[in-house]
Amino acid sequence: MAVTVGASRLGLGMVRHLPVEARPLIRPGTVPTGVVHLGLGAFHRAHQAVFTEAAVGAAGGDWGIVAVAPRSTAVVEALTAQDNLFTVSALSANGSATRVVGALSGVRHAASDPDAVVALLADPAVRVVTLTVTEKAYHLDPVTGHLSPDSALAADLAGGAPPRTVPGLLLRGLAARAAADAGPVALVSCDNLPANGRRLRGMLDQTVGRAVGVPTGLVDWVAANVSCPGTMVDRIVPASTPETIEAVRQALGVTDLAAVAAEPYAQWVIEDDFPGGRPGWEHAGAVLTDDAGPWERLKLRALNGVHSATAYLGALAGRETVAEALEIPHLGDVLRRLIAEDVAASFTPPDGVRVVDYGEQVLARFGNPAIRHRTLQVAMDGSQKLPQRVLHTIVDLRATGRSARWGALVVASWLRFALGYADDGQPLPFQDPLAGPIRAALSAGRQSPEGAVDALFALREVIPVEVAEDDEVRADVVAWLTALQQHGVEATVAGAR
Ligand code: CS2
Repeated sequence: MAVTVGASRLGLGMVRHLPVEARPLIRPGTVPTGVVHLGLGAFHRAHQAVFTEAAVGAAGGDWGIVAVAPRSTAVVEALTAQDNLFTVSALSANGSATRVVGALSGVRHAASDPDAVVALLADPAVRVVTLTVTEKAYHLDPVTGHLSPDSALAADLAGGAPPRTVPGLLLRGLAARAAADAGPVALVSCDNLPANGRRLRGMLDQTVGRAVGVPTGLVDWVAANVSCPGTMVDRIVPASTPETIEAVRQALGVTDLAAVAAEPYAQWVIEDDFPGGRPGWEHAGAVLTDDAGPWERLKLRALNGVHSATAYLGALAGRETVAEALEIPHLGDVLRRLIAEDVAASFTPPDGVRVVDYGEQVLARFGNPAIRHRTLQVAMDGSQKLPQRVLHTIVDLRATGRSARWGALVVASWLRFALGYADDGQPLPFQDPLAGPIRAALSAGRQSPEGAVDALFALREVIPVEVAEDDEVRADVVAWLTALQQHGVEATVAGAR
């Protein structure tokens, strides 16, 4: 990688030296805060921040975003040094377009300063709180939706110390907001969870209900003052790398240590339930609706489920990125059958959408050669992702008496991935909040494919009972796992009927 030396650091003073098309859509630093965002990762910067900046640019409003990093200090330091500015580069086969985004009015670090986050949540100027904290930060059992506290959340429920978890921050922030009579607020999950608004509401109600030392009226205050609109969020945004930063230096001649690269495509569907008002996101291309459910199922099943399939099969076959995985001969045919025969038959899509057409668009997006999305990144946290991406598809198909063979292939590929070795014998990292129990179950059952499937299906926190007790699904998963173990991904995919 050729490194450009001498590029100045991105910041307010730099902006006027940039080409007009690379400057923010609003005057950075001039829009008062109205939104708090939890989860300052690449996805937020390339998605909600971009939509909100465009909405304020088009429709005005005091909707600057204070973005909170739960743990990472690096991004907070980078953005603080850059006057909260960062770049987004949209990458495609036809080239790239890089521009500075001015949506952020501030950044905070929750782990070192939780009180600042609690105070923000109690600020009457803040009327919208958005979240991209990943599936596991909700501390919900993926199958049942019940709150499942670890020691950090148990401590937050007990109180007496500053909150360390997302439910704990929301709990203490809303308690402070109620005490300050700071008015209603919308909490907006932008994570890839099923019925993410209802999940967030469930997390909140269970957290408030189980907390020690909060006023008795808090449950009623939350019911009357907090909405949890559901959303569907979509943009492929790989983790940033040194190459992302170097590309910005080349394009704009500035150093941006918070740079993100993403595909050009972005979509946001939002249920319109904002008791304290909201940015004019419809002016930025977002769809405001009464029910995001059909959009969410479409995206979780036909995009994320197919993404997970590509990631597991690709990683097993030694492919580093999703786009490289798609070059495995016949994998595209298998993914098309997964979409057409299983996903499309499992639910009713939004009006006017054909699932197979949507799936073709998804496969074209996955194939974007300019996006280096690592298969191992998408493969992470499978226990938290598989229920809504694949297992619900299987449950719904089986409820109508259909087979779910392609869904079973995804389960088998995840299981084989969890066993820890690629087809060429290289070890595969297994990052998952349930890595311990999954690995323990699999090592007990690893003698045969049947044993491995039985061990996995006994894990009730991952596999819904309808799937675990379904002999046909079990037989399909065993058959795919046997083929994957005996012949590897390439031959299994080539021979798939
Ligand atoms: C991916 C998603 O990492 C993953 O699990 O499937 O982050 C995906 O890129 C986004 O949901 C696309 O909107």
